[in-house]
Amino acid sequence: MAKGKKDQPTIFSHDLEKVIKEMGKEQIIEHLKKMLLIRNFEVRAESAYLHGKIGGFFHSYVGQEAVQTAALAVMGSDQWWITTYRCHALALLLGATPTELMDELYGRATGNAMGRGGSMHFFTEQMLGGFGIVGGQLPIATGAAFAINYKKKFPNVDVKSKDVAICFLGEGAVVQGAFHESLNLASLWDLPCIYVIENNEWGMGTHVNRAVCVQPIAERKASGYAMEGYSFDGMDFFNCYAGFQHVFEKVKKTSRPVLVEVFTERFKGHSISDPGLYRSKEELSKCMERDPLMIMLKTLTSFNLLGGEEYKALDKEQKDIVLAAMKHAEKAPWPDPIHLEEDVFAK
Ligand SMILES: Cc1ncc(C[n+]2csc(CCOP(=O)(O)OP(=O)(O)O)c2C)c(N)n1
Repeated sequence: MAKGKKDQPTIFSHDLEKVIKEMGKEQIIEHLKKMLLIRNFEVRAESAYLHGKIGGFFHSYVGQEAVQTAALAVMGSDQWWITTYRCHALALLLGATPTELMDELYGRATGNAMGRGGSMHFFTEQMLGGFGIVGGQLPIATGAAFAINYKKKFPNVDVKSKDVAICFLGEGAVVQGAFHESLNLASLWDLPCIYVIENNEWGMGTHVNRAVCVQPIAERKASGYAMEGYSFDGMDFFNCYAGFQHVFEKVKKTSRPVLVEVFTERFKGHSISDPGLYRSKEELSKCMERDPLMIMLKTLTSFNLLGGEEYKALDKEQKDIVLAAMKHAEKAPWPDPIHLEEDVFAK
């Protein structure tokens, strides 16, 4: 195979009508509301940042909303979840409130990490991070999957067992050593881990074609670890939903790890300080034509499940939730420096 050969991915195929029928309108609207909450949270928080209300790092998930929303819709919160520094959406989906997250971004004592972590370190009981080191979350997810199997050996231990660990990573992390070591062990030890590469094409300003030598990544790399590999359309909630459903059932049945690649787009710069000079305005507008929210709306409209006005009302509802969170954050107390050395491992 020629160096850098790039084949077309085989996108998971799904029966849209069946998926929609099985899910039902009520549930679908709930998922749409979550995508709208994420979009509104990211857009408003970004504007607060630009007004000097938020400092430090800030990585927006705008454009990628369908991926994690669909994964949560399928697997539920009671699994082990872990992701990168682009972690606002996963925390919201796992039940962290917009208020505690906005407070955290504003650096307030009432924040998700008591104002000490900021944008990259959100967590919940099931979410092991928010992780700032590229690829650093892979061994942790692998360990969580190991723990799931290990606990099964001690059925009397009073710990609610989970089915799988889900690890999100960017395509930039695929070329880290931690990726190889984690997938190798997961396969060797039959660990129930789902590795999800969110391929948004860019690792900061480096295009995937300049960083990863074989593509599509999941389809071509998975067999090297004796795993199955899948490709999903990350802009289409229903394709991700059907794909994750398939993968979840498979992993539960076989306890074998799976590698998934989701083709998605980030509509913003890598982080808030990135003006994105490595792609033209035309390229950006082209990828924004496939906005996951608009694709969802179009699909729901074609099935007579939602109209434009109803969509606008849902959007406003979520916007108001986020605006209320910002109002709360403005007035929330700053952390007292006296607590600075508490809850740290090394002093
Ligand atoms: C080990 C390590 N190397 C470099 C960095 C700096 N860095 C932060 S994000 C990033 C790009 C990662 O891109 P990707 O994995 O594709 O994820 P995306 O940001 O696109 O979600 C880099 C190089 C880091 N945080 N950790």
